[in-house]
Amino acid sequence: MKHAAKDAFVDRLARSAKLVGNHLNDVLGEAARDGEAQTPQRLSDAMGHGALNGGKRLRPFLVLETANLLGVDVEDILDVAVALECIHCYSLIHDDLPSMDDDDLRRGQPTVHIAFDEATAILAGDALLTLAFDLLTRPKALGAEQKLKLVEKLARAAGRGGMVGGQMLDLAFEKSAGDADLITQIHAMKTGALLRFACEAGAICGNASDEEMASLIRYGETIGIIFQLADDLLDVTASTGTLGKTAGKDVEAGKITHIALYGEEWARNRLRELVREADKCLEAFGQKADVLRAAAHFAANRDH
Ligand code: GRG
Repeated sequence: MKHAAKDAFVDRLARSAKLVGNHLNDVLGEAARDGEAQTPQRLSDAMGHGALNGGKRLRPFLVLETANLLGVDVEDILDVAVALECIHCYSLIHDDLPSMDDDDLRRGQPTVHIAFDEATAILAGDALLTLAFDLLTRPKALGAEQKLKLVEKLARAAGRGGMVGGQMLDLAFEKSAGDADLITQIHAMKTGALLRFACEAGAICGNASDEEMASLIRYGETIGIIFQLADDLLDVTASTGTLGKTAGKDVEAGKITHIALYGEEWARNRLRELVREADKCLEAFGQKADVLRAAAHFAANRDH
């Protein structure tokens, strides 16, 4: 990607991240809603620590840009984008726990269980997870059927046959002699499912046709593979300072990744190939989809 195009993309991602961050801040700070009591201050603080601490906000960006491609005003569906970020932040908080990845650094700051305590971190994750589904009921611009579809698809992407299931497989097969297919399956569930949902959610909000839906879901799946492969590459090539999380964790944990199996050179070539595949998924949308093309390039070449 040319420098100017890259700058324009980074600028657009930053503007979207600000919009998402502001809305997330409003939601986390809101007064009790009908049927609930006020959030305990410590829980609210821990949720804010885990969710308002930067992050690329790539998943909400994909929701908003996919919907925008189909003519939706992004302001109308901020709740949907923020719902997905809540799920992502919950997963990071729980992933960092001593019983899981046992990490003390996330987005350049102490993880939630370090800044608070383990029980509070578990509860903050739980509360973000449930808040996500509350948010999906809110957008006035969406019909009941669209909201129901979003709830169904998010539950499946995040749950037992999606991210949580992938985390289970990852823990179960850590250090075992995994083969490439198993790694691919774990990645598709653990990381890919939410990125796939991001694009599917945008397509649902935009009332996509069957063909548009299929192309956007395929694009989301490709972004998922790109994102995880780039993450594995960064784990062996980037520093803890740049990443804002501990580098070298996979090697240290003896985790089998595609990089461990095939090497860095293979990974770089595969990333180039995947970016072309993502491009292909967007063919029917023409130039309107340039920002999504740039997102695939960004996911493959990111430095954190
Ligand atoms: C605990 C239920 C549960 C699931 C955990 C997300 C996850 C599943 C594990 C995280 C392990 C990991 C590093 C996966 C690689 C991909 C990934 C999710 C990276 C972090 O996402 P980014 O780079 O983070 O989008 P930011 O901070 O930018 O939001």
